[in-house]
Order: sequence, then C-alpha cells, then structure tokens
Amino acid sequence: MSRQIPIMTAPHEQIEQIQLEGIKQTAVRCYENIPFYRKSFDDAGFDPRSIESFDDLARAPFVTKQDLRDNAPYGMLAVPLSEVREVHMSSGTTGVATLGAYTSHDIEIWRECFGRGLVFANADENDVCQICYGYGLFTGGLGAHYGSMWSGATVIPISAGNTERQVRTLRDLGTTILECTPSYAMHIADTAIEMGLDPARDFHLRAGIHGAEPFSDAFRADLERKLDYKVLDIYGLTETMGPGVAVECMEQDGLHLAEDHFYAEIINPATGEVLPDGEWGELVITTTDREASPVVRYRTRDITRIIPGECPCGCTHRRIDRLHGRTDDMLIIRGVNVFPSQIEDVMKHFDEVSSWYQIELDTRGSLDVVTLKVETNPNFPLDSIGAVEGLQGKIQSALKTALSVGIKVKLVEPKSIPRSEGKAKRVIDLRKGIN
Ligand code: DLL
Repeated sequence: MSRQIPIMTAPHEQIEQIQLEGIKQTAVRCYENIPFYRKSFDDAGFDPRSIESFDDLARAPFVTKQDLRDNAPYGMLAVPLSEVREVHMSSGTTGVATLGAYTSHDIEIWRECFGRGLVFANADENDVCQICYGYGLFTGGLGAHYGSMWSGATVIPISAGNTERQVRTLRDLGTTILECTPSYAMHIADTAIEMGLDPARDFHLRAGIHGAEPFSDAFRADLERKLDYKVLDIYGLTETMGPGVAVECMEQDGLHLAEDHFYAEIINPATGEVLPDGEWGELVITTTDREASPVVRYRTRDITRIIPGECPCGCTHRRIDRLHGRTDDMLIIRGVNVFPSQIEDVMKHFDEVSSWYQIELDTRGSLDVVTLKVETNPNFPLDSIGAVEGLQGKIQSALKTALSVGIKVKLVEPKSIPRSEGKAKRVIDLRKGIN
C-alpha cells in the first residue's frame, strides 16, 4: 500500500489554522532576519506582528523575482549559511537565475510534498521510478528523487538526455512511473516508437508525473495514448521550493496545493487586488514553514485560478487549475493577449499535424508578424502544394475564429523542430535579436 499523509484529508479549518500560524511566523522571521523584508515592510507601514487573519496578509507588500535577483545569491537567506544543506537554481529562462536554499527541515518538507504526487499515483515499493528531469541545479531531478525515495519505490536516477538509453531503460528495468517534463516524455515516446517498440506491449508504465512547463489537454491525451499510462501534472518553482507546490490527483481536474506548507492567493496582475475563488489571475505564494528561503507574497507570474468546491478524491487541499502560462509568456498580438497554450488548443482539432510547434515573432516594417511553425504527421503529403496551402489556410482561419488574431501558419517536416530534454522552447522572439 502507498504511504499516506493524514494532513492531506484533514478538515480544511485545521489546514487554515496551520496556515495562519505559519504565515505569521514566516512574516516575523523574514522581518527579523532579512534586511530586504525589513525595509519593504517598513516602507509599506506593515507590521508582521499584526497578522491575525488572511485579510491582514493582503496588506503586506509583494516580493518579485527582481527583488530576489537584486539580493542574489545569499541576501534572502533567513538562516546562517552554515545551516543550509543544499542550494538549487531556477532555470533562468527569463533572465538571471535565482537561488533556492534548503535546510535539512526544508528538504524533509520537499520530499513529502513531491511525495504527494506519488501518493496520488498510488506508488509503493513495487514501483520503479525513472527520473529524467535534469539533476544539475534544476530542482526537477532531486525533487523527484527525494519524493520517489520517500514513497518507498525503486529509483532510477538517470537524469535527462541520451533518449535511446531512456527507452531501453524503460523497457529493461520495468519502469512503472516516468518523471520528466511533458515535452521530454513526448520525445521519449516518439523515440520508442521509431525504435520499433510498442509501449503498450514493451513497457510497464502506469503513471507519469510531468511538470515544469505548460501542456494542453490535447498534448496530455496524445502522451497517454502513445505511452499507455496516466499523466499527472505537477507544479512548483525554485523560488518557493521546486516541484511539489501543487500536484494533480487521479481525477485530473486541477492540482492540489500543499496548503499546509504554502498559502496561495490569486491577484489581478494589473492592480494587485486579491480575487475571489474561481477567477483567473496571478498566483501569489507565501511559505508557511520554509526555513532557509521563506517568501511572503511572492508574485509567481503564473496564471491560474482556485477551483471552487471539493475534489471527489478526498484530498481537502484546495486546487489550482492547470497553468495557462506565465504573464511574461503572454504574447500581445495586435493588442490581443494570446497564450501559446491557446494556440495549442486550436491545433488539436487537426489530425494532420503533431504536437510539436514553435511560435516565431518577427517584425516587418513597424508591424509584428507571428508565424506558427507546426510539424505535420509523417503521412501528410508535404510535397503537395495544394494540400499544404489548404491545411495552412484551414488552421489560420481556425486561429482567427478562436483568438481573433491573424497568425501565419507554416507547415514543417516531422522532427524539424528542436527537441528538448527539459523545458520546450515554444516561442522564438526574433524581434529583440536574442535567439
Ligand atoms: O520548473 C520546478 C519543477 C520541476 C516543477 C519539475 C515541476 C516539475 P523553475 O525552473 O524555477 O522550477 O520554473 C518555475 O516553471 O513559475 C512556471 O512558470 C513553470 N511551471 C512549473 N511547473 C509547471 C506546470 C520548476 N505544471 C516555472 N505547468 C513556474 C505549467 C509550470 N508551468
């Protein structure tokens, strides 16, 4: 039987008590130990000792990624460096990497938070977890490693890369749970099929714990069909811990926050106002018991909502919806806000194309031009101009109807878009000359 965590099914009032107590302590510890917070709270006239309710927390100023960067590497530590056991770095996809530090206690929490994903997957000592998130400073590898060890399963710490070896390992070592980014799982699936394997027959997979980047429902369905397993989404970020802040259960209807360790608010990103459950906005996180790198009201820039209501799975922790993307991934095309995942959702209606795509932003004169490059499936006649133009036109008009913007579509050959072993690069911005 898989390990259980009693707090996962505790009455919500009990969880709220833990949160309120934790928030208070965290805010006071930040104020007393981190000069940044002392100044920021003082400037805002916010006294951390005055917190008596969740509404009181909403008076505290936010902390941003830029604040963490400005105080890198060790300026945001709430404990002496001698108490820090491990450090990790964010992937740095949007600028300078930020540091996450852990005491032994923080690692214990992390182990159990990722472990909740394994609980949802009903993992036990009979499972074999293949961890192909990268280990090197990215939080994916070790987070998955700690959580899978905690569950009692056998762990294969293979890390990312060498995809044919991943496939052979899946087959030869009888992996039952695959842990990596969803785009890398897709690359592994496609490679297995190319190697002549039939995953349903040759693998023993039953679950995948995939996160670190957005992926659409259509992408998930494709992955589940190819690898004949069930995919659970996992969310997290270096600034608050790494993977395990929220994890999906078998209902596949939102990700349960680890609410005893993280307090979540959803805000209007433009005004900072706290939004009611059900409304989409930016996720803001306060840690309740993190020792080395606590945060008070960290603006994640990730867009989601709190799903109202209880989950039939029995876990009482509130759920966030699957992430559309982050505020800085959002494309503004001729004044219209578009997330790459919305483009992905339109493409799923076309059997002739695969899940691999890339969005290229460029300028012509003073106008922004957006081109969606999408790979066709191998049986599509790319050499027939009529077929190509016909399909491009159909996808373009479907995008126009769904998103009210003109996006040029360019069909490209199967396997021509670069595969990633970690997070997929969906947007190439040629406007700034950075790619
Ligand atoms: O990506 C931690 C992680 C590792 C999560 C493995 C899940 C699995 P960072 O490199 O700091 O940490 O990047 C954090 O990735 O703010 C989101 O924008 C994005 N992200 C993470 N999980 C998801 C997800 C890790 N499930 C940033 N869906 C976050 C969508 C995600 N986006």
